[in-house]
Amino acid sequence: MTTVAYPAPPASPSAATSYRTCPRTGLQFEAKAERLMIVNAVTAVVALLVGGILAIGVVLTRWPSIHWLPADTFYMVLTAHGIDMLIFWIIFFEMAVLYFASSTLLRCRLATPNMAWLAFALMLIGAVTNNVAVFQGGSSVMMTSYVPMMASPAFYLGLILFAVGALIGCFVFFGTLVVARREKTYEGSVPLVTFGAITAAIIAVFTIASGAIILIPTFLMSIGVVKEVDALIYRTIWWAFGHSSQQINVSAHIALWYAAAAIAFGARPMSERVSRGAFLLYILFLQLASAHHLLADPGLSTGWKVMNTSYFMYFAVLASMIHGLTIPGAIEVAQRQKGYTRGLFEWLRKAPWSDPTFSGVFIAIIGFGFLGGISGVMMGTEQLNMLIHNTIYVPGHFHATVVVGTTLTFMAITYFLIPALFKRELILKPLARIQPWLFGGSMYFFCLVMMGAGTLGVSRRHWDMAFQGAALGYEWPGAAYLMMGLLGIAGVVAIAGGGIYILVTVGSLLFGRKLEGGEASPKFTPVPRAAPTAVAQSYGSAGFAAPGTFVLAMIFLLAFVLYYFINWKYLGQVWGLS
Ligand code: HEM
Ligand SMILES: [Cu+2]
Repeated sequence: MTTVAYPAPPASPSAATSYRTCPRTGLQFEAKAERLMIVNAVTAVVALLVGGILAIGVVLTRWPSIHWLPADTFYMVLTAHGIDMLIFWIIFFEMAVLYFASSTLLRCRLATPNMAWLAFALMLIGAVTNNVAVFQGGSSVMMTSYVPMMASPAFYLGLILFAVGALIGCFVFFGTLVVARREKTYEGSVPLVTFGAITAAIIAVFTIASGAIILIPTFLMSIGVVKEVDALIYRTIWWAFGHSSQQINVSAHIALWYAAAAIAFGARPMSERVSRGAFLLYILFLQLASAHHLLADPGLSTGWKVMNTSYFMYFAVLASMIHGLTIPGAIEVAQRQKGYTRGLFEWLRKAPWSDPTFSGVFIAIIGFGFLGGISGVMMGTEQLNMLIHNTIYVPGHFHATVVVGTTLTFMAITYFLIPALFKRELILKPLARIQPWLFGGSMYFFCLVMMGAGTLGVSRRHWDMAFQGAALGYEWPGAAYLMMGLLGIAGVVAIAGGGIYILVTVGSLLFGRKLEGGEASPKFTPVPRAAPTAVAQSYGSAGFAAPGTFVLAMIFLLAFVLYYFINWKYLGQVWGLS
């Protein structure tokens, strides 16, 4: 085995640290970065646990025959569920991903570990402050917190502190890239996974700036310093933050899909350039797509809405379709090179389906594309949006993107990180093996019935779809109640699936057999050439010979076109021309 001679890193006191090379994966963990990844990931899982417990209240209230919580508690619990899941679980985990994609994949020390601890502390204080504010009542404003509806000052302050922390974390990530470059810890270009993380971090800076621009005046309004924040300006800028933050998630989980393909199969991207170009499209166009949240807002011109949602949005959609094609394609190319060449799909049949890291990622890719992607394009189309605007279709769509896509991917990667980062053997392996199927499968169904109920007009965020006691009642078709009942069942199963994830991961950290950490060294070490993760840590392309993936793409296209036109037909029926 050949190793490359690297120059020694400069001996500065801040560089005093140690590196260990994981004997199972060949990844190198720098001691300070490792501790930061661990605290961020563990805090994320705590947020997921809280959000998951709250999901029980939300689901059992929207299940019409149970209708559990009283109205005020429901709105409080729904607010906390949205924020704990979408903001705290996902972003704490993303901080761990940023440190992993910089320090671990580039095999260098973290730029400023003390600043990273400050970032973590601010995020933690912010998350706790915000939760306390919500649970005190009086801040049940939903995660969108539209003005002039006001929450308590601590609600906004918590979010602002959290955002400042996350921003500092992004700068530690950028600094670490500089360190890696200066100390020449990698050869050639950064690996694609790191490139994806860079995309996420660039979008994060834009996102957090937008959040600050709108949340700081709103905070000042809540303490009486500012008199008024204009509702339309609030919504426009809030969505520059709210929509873009979803692009951080998409970039991060897609980077992890490439990582998983590289680690499980040694798969190189089909074309580094095409994949990098697709990440760039996110940076250039996704923010403009935030207009799709404002399609029913008066005050914005139709031209602006149409331009953004009917033209620019598609560049971003194109980017996701490129990734959706090239990741399975890269896996196919790698599998074919290993000899799985029979028919169109032997490469897929012979994939490691019982490995929860692979199955989780694959279920995430398919669900994100078919459920999240197709519904997203439908609802992002200006005219069709009117069919489902503010109905429960909307959470149906975004549970397919942020739960099936992002959350399931993060869960899948955790199974890989437990031996590599946490040095523990996974416990309850049979449960871990079924977890992505149970969680992913029930979530697919959950999203579908939400979309079904939404198409029939059932509102989102509504405590009582029956409108009991209202002067103007509404007769729902039986199917609407049926779908909302199925939503209850699917939701409970999904919560159980999430519970298994927490049981297995937390149980493994506490009771899993301790594994060897690997040799420590005061300097960084080069990538062991035979390491199973070598591909994830380097640059290079594999080529495009993937007929099976092409067929899958055609099936996707067909589903897409059919669903799109069905919705135009629905729209045509709204206005009868008799
Ligand atoms: C076990 C899994 C989960 C179940 C059963 C579940 C269920 C629900 C339900 C029923 C709603 C309410 C829809 C409405 O009345 O409008 C909701 C809202 C929401 N959920 Fe989940 N959820 C789960 C996991 C997640 C995860 C993992 C995330 C984010 C990563 C998430 C993010 C949200 C958000 C942002 C809202 C909207 C809150 C709002 O309208 O302000 N959920 N969820
Ligand atoms: Cu959006």
